[in-house]
Amino acid sequence: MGRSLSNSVINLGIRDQYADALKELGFEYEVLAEQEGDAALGNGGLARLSACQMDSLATMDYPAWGYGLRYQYGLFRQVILDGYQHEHPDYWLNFGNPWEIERVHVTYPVKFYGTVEDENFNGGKRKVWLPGEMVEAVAYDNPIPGHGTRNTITLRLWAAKPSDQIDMESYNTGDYINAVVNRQRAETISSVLYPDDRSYQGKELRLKQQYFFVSASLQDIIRRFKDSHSNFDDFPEKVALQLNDTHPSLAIAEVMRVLVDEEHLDWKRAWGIVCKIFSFTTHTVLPEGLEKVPVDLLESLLPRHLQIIYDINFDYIEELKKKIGLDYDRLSRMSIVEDGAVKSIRMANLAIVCSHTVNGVSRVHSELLKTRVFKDFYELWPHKFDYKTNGVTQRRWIVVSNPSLSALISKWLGTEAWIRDVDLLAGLQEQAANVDLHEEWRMVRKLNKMRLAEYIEAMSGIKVSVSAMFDVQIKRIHEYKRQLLNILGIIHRYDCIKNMEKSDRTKVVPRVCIIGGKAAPGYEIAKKIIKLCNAVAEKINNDPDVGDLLKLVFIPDYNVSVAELVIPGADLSQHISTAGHEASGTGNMKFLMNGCLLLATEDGSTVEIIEEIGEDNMFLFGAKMHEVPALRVKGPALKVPLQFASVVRMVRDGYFGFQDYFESLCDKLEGGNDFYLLGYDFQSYLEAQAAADKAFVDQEKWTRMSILSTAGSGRFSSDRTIEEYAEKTWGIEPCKCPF
Ligand code: TH1
Repeated sequence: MGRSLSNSVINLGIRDQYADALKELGFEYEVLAEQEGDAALGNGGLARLSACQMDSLATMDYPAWGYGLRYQYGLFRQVILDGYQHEHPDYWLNFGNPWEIERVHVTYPVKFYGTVEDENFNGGKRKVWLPGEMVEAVAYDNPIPGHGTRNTITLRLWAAKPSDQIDMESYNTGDYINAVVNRQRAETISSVLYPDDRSYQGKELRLKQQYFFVSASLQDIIRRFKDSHSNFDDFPEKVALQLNDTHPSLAIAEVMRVLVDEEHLDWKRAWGIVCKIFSFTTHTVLPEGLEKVPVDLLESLLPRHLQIIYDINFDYIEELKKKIGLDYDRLSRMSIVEDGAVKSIRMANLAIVCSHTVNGVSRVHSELLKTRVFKDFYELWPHKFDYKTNGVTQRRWIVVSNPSLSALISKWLGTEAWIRDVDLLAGLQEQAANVDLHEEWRMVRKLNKMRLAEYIEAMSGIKVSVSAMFDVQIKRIHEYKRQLLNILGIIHRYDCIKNMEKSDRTKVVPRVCIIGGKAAPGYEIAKKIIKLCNAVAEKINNDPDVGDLLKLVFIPDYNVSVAELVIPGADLSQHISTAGHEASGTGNMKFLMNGCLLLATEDGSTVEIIEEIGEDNMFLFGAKMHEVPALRVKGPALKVPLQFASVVRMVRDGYFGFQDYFESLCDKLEGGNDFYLLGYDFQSYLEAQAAADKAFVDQEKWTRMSILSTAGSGRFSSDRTIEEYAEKTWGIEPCKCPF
């Protein structure tokens, strides 16, 4: 979520009164707002997408709830020491959290482990789960106020507390110490966010978190429904559940369990309900990125759920045989259960089978789902699949983070209505050549760059010139996102400056390269990329031959509030994943809204950005999505440019020090190991960079492109995304607050 104060006062429309009142008390609003720490309860784009969507749901008056976990430790704080990433705990609740309301009476028991037994019931048998452990889920409500409406919705986060019923056995047998220790253990369930951005390790605690979240949320939803209904007939009419990736997909088995075991509906009727309430958003491109839960783990933690999943799978496979015949390869690919060395449950298959709609997060992502990742399912149920291109909220990403641009836009459009109706931004198009607008636009951009330059100096001691081009890449560190390509490009630029006649240096367009992002603690290669960035920065920034022509800054501890500062100050931003790897990407949209030009590959949502603003207004390069598989097959036979070999050699030969440490990084780029095609794309990357330099020199052209970027960003508002979900998937209408 990031910070709440600035967002809340703006959405409530009380920003100025609030600042005046603070002044009377002797405080500066801006200074105070900066004191707030981030709520960092997610890893990256996946969770931030939900945060943007909550803002849109509230603003557009939709009746919606968000659910999540109230981790005591959010995503680790990244500390850079000698250029290496260290992870420090983010104990964000240290000084209390004024934005949450503890609902002491909204608590639910959540059960784990134990056995399943048969019980006589109505002349037949039924299953009874006898759990072995119980914890209590306590609700903490985080209000999400909409903009320009009285509607405020709730993000309900669950914290785990020991249950009073826990381990009575130990108390009774006098094992007092163990009983207390066990009580404490309950709290660990919601204690820490897993920092791995899409790698599944089959850890028990992670599965426990997932079920804890799912069970508490469903009890809450069902309790609310039952308050005004005496049976489940209207449940699908009143409830729509959106699975945000597979992480909550245990909810499917849980709804079946509650309806069948606790509410005593027959299986068929329960199944009919399940099939109408769930829809599934998948954010993944790679089949190996799909979550699989080892059967052994599930059996011990949630024995009844495993049975239910087996039963769902049995019925489904029987149906499938009728449709596709005895094609065993295909049947086994499509099964929810994977037989293999480690028998496991394919959570995506479970989600697809049980959801009425499956959507990707950009158009090309959806194409990949249909033609590769979930091809078998698409052929069976083409009607289930669609896409909803991600979006971001202009409230946080323009109004809150870039107040001067926001004021400028309102002035030139003659209205503030774009804050709720973002398509109005397109009105800037007709002014894109207006010299007066150009002047004001440049002034705003310069102020934002000054703010960023001050931050950089305060944080790293590096002085940067605001007349240089600020070139930014901020996102999680991943090989596929290719921060390494960026760094190698910077080394090449450095090498060119070093080897050039002194007199030619005046022709170089000065650059400040800014990179930021966290690496998963166990992701060695990503950590080496951070170290390389810092080692290269050390060399370049201290080289008197280079001076202001090139600076490299690694911004530590990238998070939402750092993004709010950096994005408005960026001239150019990089979204350079190997084509076919980024499901959508949402950073590109935030930069676009702020009038930053994009240097990008044709991947994820960038493809749709190109359609909106035109390829002339951005710098594109690289292999296309459909070319990538064939290029990979060629492997070692692929020609790579000499410049590429030579920059890799510089790293290998220890030009930036730490020769041994960087060896494995270099190995990944040479000898047919260059899976992400850095070598293949290097030449066109450098050409795109040169085109950006050329455009930057022509400030009039650059400013026009910048205005057109903001003007074309309307489609990438989460308001549009949410409207699509509301209309096409959930079938809901705005529900205006009556008072
Ligand atoms: C991201 C995708 O990588 C990104 O392209 C997309 O814009 C974003 O989701 C929102 O749709 C993902 N993050 C994760 C994190 C985990 C597992 C899968 C994904 S996909 C833990």
